[in-house]
Amino acid sequence: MTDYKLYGSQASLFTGKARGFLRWKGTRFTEHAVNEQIMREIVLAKVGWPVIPVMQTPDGDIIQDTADIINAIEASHPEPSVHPDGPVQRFVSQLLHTYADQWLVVPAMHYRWNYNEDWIYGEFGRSMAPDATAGEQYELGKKRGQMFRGFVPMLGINEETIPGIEASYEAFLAEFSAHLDAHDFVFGARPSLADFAFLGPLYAHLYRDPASGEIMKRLAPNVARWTERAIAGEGGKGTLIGGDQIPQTLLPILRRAMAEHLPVLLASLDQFAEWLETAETGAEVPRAFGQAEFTQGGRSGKIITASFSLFRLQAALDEYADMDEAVRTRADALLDTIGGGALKSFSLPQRLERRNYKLHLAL
Ligand SMILES: N[C@@H](CCC(=O)N[C@@H](CS)C(=O)NCC(=O)O)C(=O)O
Repeated sequence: MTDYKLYGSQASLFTGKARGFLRWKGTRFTEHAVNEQIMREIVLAKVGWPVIPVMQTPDGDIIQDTADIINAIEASHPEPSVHPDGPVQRFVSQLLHTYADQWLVVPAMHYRWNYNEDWIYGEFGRSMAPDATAGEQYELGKKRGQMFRGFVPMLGINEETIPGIEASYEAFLAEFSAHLDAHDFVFGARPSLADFAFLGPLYAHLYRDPASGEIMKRLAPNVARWTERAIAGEGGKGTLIGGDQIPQTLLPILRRAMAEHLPVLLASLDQFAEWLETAETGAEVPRAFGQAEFTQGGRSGKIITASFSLFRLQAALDEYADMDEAVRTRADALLDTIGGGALKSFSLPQRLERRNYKLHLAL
């Protein structure tokens, strides 16, 4: 049997998330740095737009989106599961998935592009063309990196918001560090979905980019050590916290997620509903509907309202919808504690699904 193939990059946020997960699962896979040929012949030819990571199964199927990669491997190798046992834990796990993928990308992008810009151009080039000269690599990396650099203002990262983004990231590091004083991973002694979600922003950008890594190691050595464990796929078959308990040390992180991200998710929901008024059945959904006000670390700005954030949140809302009354009472008490009460009635006016590697209205 041939192995799975992971096409990605060491510098890529979402490739790190997939790599840590695959290593932890013990999946046999080989990783291939995306060069211009792979971009053309695999990514563009099969997925249709330039995005990584892309996984090829031993049967030749192509999977894009880290959640789909995780779900495909879970389906064929269910034990140990990446999902916690308890229904409230699974709900929280999906909430943290949304926060990590769609909100912690803001500090990840800020530190990369405002502290590591020259280095990352060279790094993109080294990954795409290992045999080119340093000058050629820099130019090639710059060409590819311009697109990502262009995302920075869309994420609301500017002179006014940067002090708030940094204050919030530093507070997050302190909160996660305090959690890691008590637990090796988010839900106990082995990693689960939320760990791999956090690994995305925390590994490639915030640990591996040199200037960002120096900051993480100085401010939160505990988090740096967790990053090393998670990317190495450590944690084996250790047990997760039982009894559907949510560790108290996760509450500050959940409060931060609700305070910063939930207002943007609510604005995205309103804009999605507005867009729906003229959308055709099964239409492709735009990547962003518009913009919304956000506040973090006491600074406010405007960020794009990403449709994909609603898609990630849909998985958490599905967990919530599946709860029986007793479980929902516990989930609601938690939502009240973390300032997430608005999620109780958060309802997408239409389901979203991925077809052809793009987000569409569900059919
Ligand atoms: N939701 C996707 C996100 C993948 C993603 O954003 N990958 C980045 C690199 S880390 C990318 O290629 N972005 C290109 C783009 O967003 O246009 C996943 O989980 O796989």
